[in-house]
Amino acid sequence: MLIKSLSKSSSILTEADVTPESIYHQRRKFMKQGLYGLAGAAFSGMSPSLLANALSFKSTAYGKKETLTPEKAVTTYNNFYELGTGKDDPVNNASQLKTDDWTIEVAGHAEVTGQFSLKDIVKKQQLEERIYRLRCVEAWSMVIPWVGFSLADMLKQFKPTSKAKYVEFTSIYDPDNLKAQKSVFSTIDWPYKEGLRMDEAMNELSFMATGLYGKSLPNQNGAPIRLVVPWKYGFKSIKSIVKIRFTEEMPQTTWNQIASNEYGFYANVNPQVDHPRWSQASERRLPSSFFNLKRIPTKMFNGYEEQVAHMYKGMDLKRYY
Ligand SMILES: Nc1nc2c(c(=O)[nH]1)N[C@H]1C(S)=C(S)[C@@H](COP(=O)(O)O)O[C@H]1N2
Ligand SMILES: [Mo]
Repeated sequence: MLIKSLSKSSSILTEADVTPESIYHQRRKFMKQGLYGLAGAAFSGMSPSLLANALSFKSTAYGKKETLTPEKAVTTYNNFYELGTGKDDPVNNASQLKTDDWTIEVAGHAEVTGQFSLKDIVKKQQLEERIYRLRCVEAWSMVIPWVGFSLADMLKQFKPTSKAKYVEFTSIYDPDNLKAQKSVFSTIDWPYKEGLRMDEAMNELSFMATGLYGKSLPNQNGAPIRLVVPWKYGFKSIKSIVKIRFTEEMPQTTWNQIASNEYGFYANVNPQVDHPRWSQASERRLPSSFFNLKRIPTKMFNGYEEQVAHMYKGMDLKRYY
């Protein structure tokens, strides 16, 4: 396979502003003691894998006042049908997802197209942390500290042309390893696909995540790279992306194809437009239990009205759900 490399640019990742604090302090301790790398980690009793997965990033103001959902809940209660339909299937089947030598194909209406290695794509970006709310269409929600970069910054590298009105995203298709993709009972016509209108893709909030809680993305959360669009229902935030295509027509999307009366293309979080089978007026903020249901009111555009409402001016949001 031909893998093109993007023109080099100087995106320098600094050690400054690295969190979580424990990792930051551990690293400083190694430096003081003259211990570096994995040997240092082994000597200090720190897990080498934790050190290997730690990311360098700058912090941002996004979501700084939110109460985070514990890492354990974020990484064990998932929707990722490629790894099974149960909430704990993704973590249990995580090893079915093979992420080595990941490439992303860029196609459609853009000047720069072809097959690119993920390493080259990430190298051009300065990683940052953004704390976003995630609201699933099933009416549960979390607050997640993502690490990644702006989708707009990435897309601009490919120089979309004026014909590019939408962006289509495609997830991994690997039925040899992902057992759900071989199953004849699957409701999904694989691969999983999603899409955004060009202005939505270019919105400052649209984010490509390569990590969470300061470390590389766990497989169950969509390793090695996934979309995060916090003002839309969670199913728009497509995981394990292998292809990006700039289109003139609105792309077909997975859940819309399965039940277009229940899952629209826009899928903006909207407490006034109920799902045909349940209310969207409130949500269960995780972690919750039988004794602590923590239902909170759902906010218009998941609370991101200020950044996104202008894109839908004049649109009937009951019709374009
Ligand atoms: N490829 C793919 N992406 C996907 C899904 C999926 O099944 N397959 N599920 C979606 C749904 S419904 C939600 S709510 C979020 C969940 O993300 P999380 O498990 O990281 O919280 O991922 C979305 N992205
Ligand atoms: Mo979801």
